[in-house]
Amino acid sequence: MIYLALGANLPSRLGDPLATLVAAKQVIESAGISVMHYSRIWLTAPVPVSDQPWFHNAVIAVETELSAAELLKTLHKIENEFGRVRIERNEARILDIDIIAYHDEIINNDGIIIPHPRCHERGFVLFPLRDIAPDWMHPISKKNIDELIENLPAGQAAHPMDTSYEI
Ligand code: PH2
Ligand code: MG
Ligand code: MG
Repeated sequence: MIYLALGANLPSRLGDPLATLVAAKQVIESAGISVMHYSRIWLTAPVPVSDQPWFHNAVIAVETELSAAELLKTLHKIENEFGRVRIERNEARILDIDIIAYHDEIINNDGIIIPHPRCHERGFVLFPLRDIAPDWMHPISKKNIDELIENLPAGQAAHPMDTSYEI
């Protein structure tokens, strides 16, 4: 399975971050990427702590014939379509779509690092990932998701939204 993390903390032309995440899932599907499972949407404090708005985050499981590099290119195109502008690292954003895992592959070339190099220390990735992949194991550290969550740095507030807001 391939896992993608979605995040937004600024409004897009489609509306608030919740509307953006709902629309993003549809746009991903219309790009020919099959969405197999989706997590609840989580409201999460910005990491690192800052005065940015809280994020809406979700993780989806997808299947595609695209290589990791092709998939990343497609995802960046979708981010751009939503109006994403990149200036600084960790800035507030309209839409971020990251490849967290590409099957159990370990990839580090052409600027693509998979599994995502910081996924194990981010509650906003691990909590939604656990919703849909409770048995997931990090292919490098071999730690399972419960262990990763137990070892999270303190202070990463995250709350699931009411399930009626599922994407
Ligand atoms: N994304 C980041 C940096 N910090 N914090 C939260 N809560 N959610 C995110 O999606 C997020 C972040 C870089 O991509
Ligand atoms: Mg990111
Ligand atoms: Mg990104």
